[in-house]
Amino acid sequence: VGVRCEGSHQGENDGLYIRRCVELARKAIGHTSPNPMVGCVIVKGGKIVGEGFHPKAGQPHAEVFALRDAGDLAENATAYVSLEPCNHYGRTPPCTEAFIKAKVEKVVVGMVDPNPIVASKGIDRLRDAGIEVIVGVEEELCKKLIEAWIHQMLTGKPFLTLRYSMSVDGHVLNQLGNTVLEPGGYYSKLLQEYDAIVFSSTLLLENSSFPASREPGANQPLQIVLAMDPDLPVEIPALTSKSTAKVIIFTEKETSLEQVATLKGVETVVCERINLVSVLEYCKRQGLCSVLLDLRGNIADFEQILREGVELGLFQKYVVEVLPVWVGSNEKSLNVPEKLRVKSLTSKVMGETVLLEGYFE
Ligand code: AOF
Ligand code: ZN
Repeated sequence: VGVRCEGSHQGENDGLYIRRCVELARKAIGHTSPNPMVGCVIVKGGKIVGEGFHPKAGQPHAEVFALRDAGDLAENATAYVSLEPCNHYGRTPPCTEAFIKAKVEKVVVGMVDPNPIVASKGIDRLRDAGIEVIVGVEEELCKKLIEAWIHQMLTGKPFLTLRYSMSVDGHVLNQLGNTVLEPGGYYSKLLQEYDAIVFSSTLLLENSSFPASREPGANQPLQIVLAMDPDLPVEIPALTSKSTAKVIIFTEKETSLEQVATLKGVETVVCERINLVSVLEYCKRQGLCSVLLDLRGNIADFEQILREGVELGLFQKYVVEVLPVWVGSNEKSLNVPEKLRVKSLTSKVMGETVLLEGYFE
């Protein structure tokens, strides 16, 4: 079980079809939590005869949609799935049984499902039923697709990403680059991806609406405001703007923001000291898999939160936009503790911006 790509049986287009599964899965980005994004294609005679993806928790799995799409053509066909088909009765019946019933000949799986109630049982069930199963095609890509979900499945904690912009001379900036702000641009992709966005209340003063919003009508990420500035004015346009997003304010004792929130019917969590552990615990209780800390507003406010976040190992990933600006002053920038190690650093040039992505140890 879980043997990587039994070579002799691997079709030359297996990678291509699994990549198509990943593309299909992404159509439901931001909608599947607490379930993972999954895509499936059915191939017969070198042609795709069925496609599907998991649209939302509670709805049928990717395999079911692909089988429906293929109809009778699924018989003796090869099915490709980005995640191991499930073999349990959850919100929906097992996908293994659907494959067996449809008389699929072979199943190619991107990655084993880390969910302990599935974890290779789906693969075993298919093999027991005489279906050939290949595991581990485009595995890294499939894992990256659902990295946040995997993390929360294995640790029970939401996946936390830190994002910020910086100048080429290394100062953390309170702005986004033009290229990342464009619709379909990098920042809007992040907003699609994460279940919750955390930012400082100081950002609300500069914006008439919340920074985190997807296209109107879409399922919005939870917007978590950290009341960093205890003396915010009572009239904050963003709090009265019409958004379908749920807002929650984390605040220390009786701040003016707490009063505003009560007035406007916005939920608040009062903590002794604003901290990420409480934020993550809240997100976990809400069944959220991924959280983005958007470092903007008054950045100095975050110093303690960041230090603590790193010390406690709360961050999994960082995304940094390096903007083509030179600050050149002696303004104090954030102190990065020496013991902090980051890995798998990748960079991508997007117009005038260089995007860095990586993971904390
Ligand atoms: C699949 N295909 O498209 C997805 C799977 O509550 P349920 O029935 O939706 O089951 C959720 C679990 O099933 C989830 O935690 C994960 O292990 C797996 N998700 N499996 O075969 C799919 N979304
Ligand atoms: Zn399933």
